[in-house]
Amino acid sequence: MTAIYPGSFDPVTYGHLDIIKRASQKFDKIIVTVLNNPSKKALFDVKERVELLEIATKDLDNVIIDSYTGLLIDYAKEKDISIFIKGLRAVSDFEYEFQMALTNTLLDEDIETFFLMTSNKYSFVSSSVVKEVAKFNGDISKLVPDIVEKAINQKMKGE
Ligand code: COD
Repeated sequence: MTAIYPGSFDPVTYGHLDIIKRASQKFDKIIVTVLNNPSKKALFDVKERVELLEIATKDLDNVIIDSYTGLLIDYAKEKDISIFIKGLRAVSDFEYEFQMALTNTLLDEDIETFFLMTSNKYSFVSSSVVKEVAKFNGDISKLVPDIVEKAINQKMKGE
């Protein structure tokens, strides 16, 4: 079975990678899809986010990276896939994800959302926290892979 793991991934963190690795051990194939939300200001453009994900997941043979602009269920229909993977960190995640899962199932009743609980050591990691720490020159090496750390530092320096 193939599942879609959607997200903003701006940028990919060790929290995302933990979910991707664990999901890839339970499903035949995982498509990690960068959802482009044109109204949300992102640090990395979609192409950059896809490239960082490709490098960070290069050792996982059954993981592929893609991107999409639009409704997730339309993407799922295009791919003929009915399973979404989501990660849960805290109660705040639950409320948001619960609403999205129910909306997606209302829009297409075949859709099922599978939730993976965060691993303890990544429960506080988010792309926003990473960007906030990097902005003030904090050490993000425990939160993101080297390649992402370099890319963020370059962005912050305006390169
Ligand atoms: N541990 C575990 N899980 C984590 C961690 C962590 N440390 N960090 C993030 N996650 C999970 C998040 O809970 C989420 O499930 C996923 O990883 C991606 O996270 P982000 O932050 O990169 O992405 P989001 O949450 O901004 O992505 C939201 C979507 C793009 C998936 C969502 O907005 C969406 O589906 N948009 C498409 C539009 C649509 O179809 N709308 C209708 C549905 S209501």
